[in-house]
Amino acid sequence: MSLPNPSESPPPDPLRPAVKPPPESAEQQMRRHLRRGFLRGGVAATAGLLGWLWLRSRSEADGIPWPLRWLHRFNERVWGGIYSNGRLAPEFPATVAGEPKVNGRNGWPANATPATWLLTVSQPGIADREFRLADLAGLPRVEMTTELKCIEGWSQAATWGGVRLLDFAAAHGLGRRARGDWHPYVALTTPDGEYYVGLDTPSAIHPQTLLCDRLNGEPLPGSHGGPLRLIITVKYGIKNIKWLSRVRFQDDRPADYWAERGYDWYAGL
Ligand SMILES: Nc1nc2c(c(=O)[nH]1)N[C@H]1C(S)=C(S)[C@@H](COP(=O)(O)O)O[C@H]1N2
Ligand SMILES: [Mo]
Repeated sequence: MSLPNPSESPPPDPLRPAVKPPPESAEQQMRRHLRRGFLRGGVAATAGLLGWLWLRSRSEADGIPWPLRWLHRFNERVWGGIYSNGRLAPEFPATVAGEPKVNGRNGWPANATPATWLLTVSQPGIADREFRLADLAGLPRVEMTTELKCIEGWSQAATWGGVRLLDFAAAHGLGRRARGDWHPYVALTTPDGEYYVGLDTPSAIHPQTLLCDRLNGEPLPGSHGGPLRLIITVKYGIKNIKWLSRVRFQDDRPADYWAERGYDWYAGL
């Protein structure tokens, strides 16, 4: 079936006067709009419900239905591409730095001190390596005022100090496979394993990703993840794991605390 082409419609018949419908009353107009509104609303609601039922019936990947997973992966490719081109998150003058709200206490260890803190790093095929905070000395220090953005809708600029995860890994020959390329993923956890974060390695070794031990010119307080946390400016707050105790470079996509609870695994900004 072909639709009539409006430009080919016959010319108006000069013998028949054009019939204009009588003007609608305000009430008629309102009724018409309402009816249309209900119709549209009904169609949208039905489509929404069917769509939701369909989504729910899909098999799950990483605990969420695959169409959502696909969308997340699509996001990941788009943003991953942008950041791997070397894009930096904005930095601000230190004068705008403040203290972020203490948010998230999962995995907060009792009695953690800088002197006793251990960071264990592993990867397939090598024995676990243990580091103390003192082992970070000697690497280039970075101070940057960047925004911590929580997925709940708030953000706060703060001055974070530490060393790049990239510099740390490179200095100790960690993170790469025998043939020289990086393991594609990094798994990070608190000492008790209660909070855990999975990262793509390009984000983990981004120049604004820090093993962070200072906040606003002071040693990092325990409430903000002291003695050691991750600051990763290309990600939402959920990936900025506090009380960082284990780092594992690996080939399979790591579990992630908030991804298991329905958030985007990639959580890029
Ligand atoms: N170990 C651990 N790290 C965590 C969390 C947590 O609950 N436990 N919460 C995350 C969330 S949701 C945010 S927004 C930031 C908040 O960091 P802040 O408390 O220093 O503001 O930490 C992240 N890192
Ligand atoms: Mo958050």
